[in-house]
Amino acid sequence: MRKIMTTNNSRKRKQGKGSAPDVESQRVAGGELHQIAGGKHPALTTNQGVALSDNQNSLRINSRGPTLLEDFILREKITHFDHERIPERIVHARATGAHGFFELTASLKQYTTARVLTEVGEKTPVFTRISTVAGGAGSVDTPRDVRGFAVKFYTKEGNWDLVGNNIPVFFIQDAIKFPDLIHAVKMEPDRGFPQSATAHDTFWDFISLTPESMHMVMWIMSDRTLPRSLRMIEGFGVHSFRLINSAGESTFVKFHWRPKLGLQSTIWDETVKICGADQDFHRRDMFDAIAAGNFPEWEFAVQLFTQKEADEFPFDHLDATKLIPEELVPLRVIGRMVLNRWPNNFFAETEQVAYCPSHVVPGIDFSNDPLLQGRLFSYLDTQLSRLGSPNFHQIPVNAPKCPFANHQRDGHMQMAQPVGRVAYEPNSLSKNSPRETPAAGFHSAAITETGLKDRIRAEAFADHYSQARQFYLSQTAYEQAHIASALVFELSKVEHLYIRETMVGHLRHIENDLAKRVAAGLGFDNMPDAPVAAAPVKKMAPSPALQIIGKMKDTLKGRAIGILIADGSDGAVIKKIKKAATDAGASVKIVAPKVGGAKLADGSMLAADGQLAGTPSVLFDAVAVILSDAGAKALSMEGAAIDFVRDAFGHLKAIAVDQGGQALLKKANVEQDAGVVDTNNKDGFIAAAKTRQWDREKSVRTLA
Ligand code: HDE
Repeated sequence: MRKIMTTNNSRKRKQGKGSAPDVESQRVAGGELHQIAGGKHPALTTNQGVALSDNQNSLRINSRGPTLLEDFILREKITHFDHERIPERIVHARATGAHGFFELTASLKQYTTARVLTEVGEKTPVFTRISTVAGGAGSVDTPRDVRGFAVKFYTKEGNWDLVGNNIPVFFIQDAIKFPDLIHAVKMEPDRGFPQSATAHDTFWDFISLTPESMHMVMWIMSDRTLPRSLRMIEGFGVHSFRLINSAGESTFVKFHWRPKLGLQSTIWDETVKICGADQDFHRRDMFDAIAAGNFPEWEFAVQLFTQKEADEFPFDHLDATKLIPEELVPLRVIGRMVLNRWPNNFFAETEQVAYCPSHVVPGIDFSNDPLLQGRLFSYLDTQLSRLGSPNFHQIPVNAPKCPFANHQRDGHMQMAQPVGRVAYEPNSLSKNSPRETPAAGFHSAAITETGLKDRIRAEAFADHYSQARQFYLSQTAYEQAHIASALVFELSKVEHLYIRETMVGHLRHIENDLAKRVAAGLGFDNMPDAPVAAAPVKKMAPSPALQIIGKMKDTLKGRAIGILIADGSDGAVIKKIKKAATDAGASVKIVAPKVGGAKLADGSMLAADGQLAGTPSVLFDAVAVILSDAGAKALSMEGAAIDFVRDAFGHLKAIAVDQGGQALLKKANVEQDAGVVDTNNKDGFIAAAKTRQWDREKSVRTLA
């Protein structure tokens, strides 16, 4: 019977830019390479290495008859496809990951034996994964959410995983509450929404009944949860850990990552619109930055303190709802991390990477923080169910880069082929089987522990409001207004009035003015009662290090500027603004009504990087609007152009305008202020673009 080809493989196509290669000529026999479209293509085979003669048709009787079960090629392909997804992480499912290195710049030899923290100049490979918490793997990049900040250091002494967040405290004090917290924040089980949002009843119900979460609530209602870029967030190990030196002495340590580009966040209205414009905003930003050689970089710093010093703190450092203010224990910068390589394959690396806080190396140990203690169990367990095998450490992204050997054997997907008779220890039959290393091997800190066995919470954990108050009072007035407004926004989505009231009651302990602003924003006539506080609220000195605005850097490095043009725009002005922005370190994109570009005043064509409707100003840190009079007239009929300038103004961004640009602003009812700069004053524009026009905010929206 004559073999019937599909239209695809029977049709001859002309080769050319954008046209598909001739499919017939892809057919190959054996393992031989075949020349096509200028490249060498290896044979397409089954997973058993058998070359396929036809990847377009399944095996059937008659061209229109039944498909045969015998078709092992079809079945292998479909079966593999059916199993492509693995269970996604129950939390932190959505993420961006990258390879890089950690370089030690100052030794901690006095405190630890860990070579990664003592060998100055040593570059340790890392794989870093930055995630949101609540949404599924396919959710968006920009919900109001904590960001996970997990770093796997492939040290010479084994893998060390520092699995932290971009916020230095956590919601709860005891691991036994974690499933409750996560069930409350995730989509509500009866309705399956909201995906990745805290603004709903079950979250605030749980929070309002969990006073220990109040400090974290202040952080998540701040713009920390709305980062401008993952390259502009801090990272924290959160818990206290221990370092152990060669004399066996231990010192407590908190770990910090500080972004080289400084901190920057977006504002809520901007975040919401970014989400519509680009659901992969953060992942794309990181991908683009690494591809352009603008490698994200962080300083690594530690806070070191002794048991004696800890005893003097006005809080308990084992309580993960507390931080140690930098003013109390200063940060010591000891290294830097650079992310310089995007993964080859998202699934193989970013999805399959398995972090466990229990992965530490000799010289690093745990504290008794009850949240950390629970995590030491949870992560290994989750990897077994997610990756499906105790051999997950053999997946390349998880495998140590130093030699590793033991007598563990077999299990699903065993990749290693151990040789010899011996798979136990001690043994006398093998001269070269792995043995213990008493001196240099891992030792836990030798600590005496005695006391009552019971389900008890330390008295020292009872103060839930003092640091929440300290955080709020440490913010600038703009940031305080954003926190109050975020609370109003979130609680306005809560259907149960008593939950809103209970929350405002808690706020009264944090700061009465905050409670009043939120109560007014929610339309309360009377102030709800404050719940009984388990411990008196202490006065703590404000810590400016807790601000975002205070840590924003005066730079355009890592930032983006959009230039809106249309037919008739002045090429010389565009060139001047583009050069000034690029010289200052920004990346620049030309936005025009058509992606093919615009015909400039001198008749030349300038290609666009983005089409206006798909490239709104929320994707930029500042914008320039360079238009001819006719261009301005045409764009004033264009909703996307009006939104472009209105949003740039509303999101407190600098705007450079020529005469045509001014005309568009007028049409959009955008006022003039210090952040709206003439294109003749390029230096003024660059200076304004490095920051946000905070004073403008009161004229563009009502904040709580
Ligand atoms: Fe996690 N957490 N967590 N967590 N967590 C997971 O492990 C858990 C906590 C954090 O990019 C899971 O591999 C418990 C604090 C990050 O792969 C799971 C408790 C902090 C990531 C888990 C906590 C974190 C996770 C889900 C309370 C900041 C993503 C998938 C005792 C210091 C790591 C996985 C990555 C992931 C459990 C609390 C950070 C289920 C039980 C506190 C950054 O094992």
